[in-house]
Amino acid sequence: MEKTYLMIKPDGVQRGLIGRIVARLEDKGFKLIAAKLITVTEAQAKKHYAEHEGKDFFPELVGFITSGPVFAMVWEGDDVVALSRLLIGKTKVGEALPGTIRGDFASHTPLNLIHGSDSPESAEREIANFFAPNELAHYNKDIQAWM
Ligand code: RTP
Ligand code: MG
Repeated sequence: MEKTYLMIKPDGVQRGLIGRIVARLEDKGFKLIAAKLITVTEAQAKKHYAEHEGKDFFPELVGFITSGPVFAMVWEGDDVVALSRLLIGKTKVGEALPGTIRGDFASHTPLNLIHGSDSPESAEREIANFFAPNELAHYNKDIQAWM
């Protein structure tokens, strides 16, 4: 099953949006297999955003993501990388459509509430940057399977 790394950024945590964002992901049918509230270290941040190193907004990006706790998550599902990015919405607030997480809750571009991996390969690298393998849960969503 495909996995993705989703992270509610410091603005989402500070605005009290963890519950509502997680609810949207659950409603969609994705499966949560790991989650924790953590403060991202500078080394983790630089690794996470390595593709943006050298760009003028890189220092601001690293500063922002390390500025307060984030809610780090791993979700599983068919095509979850692409589908979760559809739910998240476009990077720039002016392009994020209503109905998406960013479209409904974000009003300033760098403060766009949530990160989502942009490919299954990025997801694998990003998950390894924030979670140990034994932190990923294995379970059946069908409770009847237990009986
Ligand atoms: P993310 O990686 O955080 O999920 O966001 P994304 O894929 O939608 O956007 P990406 O291009 O990867 O950019 C990462 C984050 O950098 C900030 N950004 N600022 N000032 C700018 O022009 C600019 N461009 C990007 C945003 O916070 C974006 O989420
Ligand atoms: Mg990105």
